[in-house]
Amino acid sequence: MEQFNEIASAFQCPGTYLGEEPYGSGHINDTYKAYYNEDGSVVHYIHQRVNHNIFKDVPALMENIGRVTRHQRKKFEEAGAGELDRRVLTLVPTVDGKDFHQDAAGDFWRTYVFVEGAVGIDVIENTDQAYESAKAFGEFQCQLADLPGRLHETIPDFHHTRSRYDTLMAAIEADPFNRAVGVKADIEFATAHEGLVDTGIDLLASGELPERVTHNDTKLNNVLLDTVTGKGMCVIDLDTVMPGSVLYDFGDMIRTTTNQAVEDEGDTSRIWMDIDYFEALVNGYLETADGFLVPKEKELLPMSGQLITFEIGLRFLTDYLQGDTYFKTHREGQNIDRCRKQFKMVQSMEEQMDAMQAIVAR
Ligand code: ADP
Ligand code: GN1
Ligand code: MG
Repeated sequence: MEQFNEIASAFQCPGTYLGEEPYGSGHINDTYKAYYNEDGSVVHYIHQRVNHNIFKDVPALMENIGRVTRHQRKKFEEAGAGELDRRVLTLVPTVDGKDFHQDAAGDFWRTYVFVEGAVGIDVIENTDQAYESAKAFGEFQCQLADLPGRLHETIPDFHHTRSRYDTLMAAIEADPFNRAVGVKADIEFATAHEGLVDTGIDLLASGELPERVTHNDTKLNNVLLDTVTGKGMCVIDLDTVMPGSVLYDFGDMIRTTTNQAVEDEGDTSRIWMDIDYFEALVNGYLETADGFLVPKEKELLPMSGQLITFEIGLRFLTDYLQGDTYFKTHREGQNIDRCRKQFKMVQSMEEQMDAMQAIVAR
């Protein structure tokens, strides 16, 4: 693409730019794997166009990412870890020493060192992957526990489940595409579960849950696993790292890691919360996070899955009603299928809550 000559010359990537291809399956940004010839070898970078319809203040977001990744790097160094460029995202600076480039159209670009020999997977294949991903996210939270200063809130009220619910109610009321009539049962599920929406925010407001630096988007493909050993290598997608609750992170791990169907699975008979994956998640997470969690956080780990899965279901349903403008979609009806998967997972967790609690208590 023509534009990539400009992007390539804006960043300090050594070597000659060869080409690029769209990469990964994120719902938000435009991500490209780029190829450069460096002294006769092919070297890869990630060029990413940040979605500034969603992230209103990209310079503030990039400041967060700079602070977070430098802090992580220091922690890995102190721990004597090797292969730092595979353990933590490394921003490549622009030729004028900044962490991002703004093009003539006003779009924001950033460049990362490509993490080689590791992949983000969309669908879980075995319990080791659940264990490894949770361990990596727990380590990430642990590393950031002493990050100096408060991070910018890149999306205000990102996990304010009550606001998400209210936005859905407004979308049902406005119904700009006349879609509400086709999703009556889904709307009924949402209203029947309204009781869930205040749990997290009330406990944070009362101080019973501590505010921490959290990732806030811990879906399985946002951690890269080593392609040979399967170990958790690198936590990525740092756009939403900001003040939050560990429950947001653990909840999204449960949502994306305890079922072997795709996120937009249309056949709901294939969807349930698999308790073996849940157990592996708990083991991996407590391996790295046990040292800093307070009892209330631990007690609520099972509930967090229901809360966050419900919240994301509300967001998919809202986007469907609003005409699919937020999440990238590749076919008609994709957001409503995504919503139904989330709601089915919520129901399955509800049915297994006692068993989930027993695992955490052990
Ligand atoms: P989105 O916000 O759209 O989800 P991500 O930052 O998660 O964007 O990137 C999309 C995908 O690109 C990831 O799921 C991962 O597969 C890949 N990716 C992102 N950064 C890197 C990197 N530094 N090295 C290798 N792959 C990466
Ligand atoms: C988006 O960026 P990505 O694809 O990893 C979304 C998350 C949702 C997720 C649902 C900034 O995550 O909040 O949980 O889709 N990210 C943003 O799959 O809204
Ligand atoms: Mg992502």
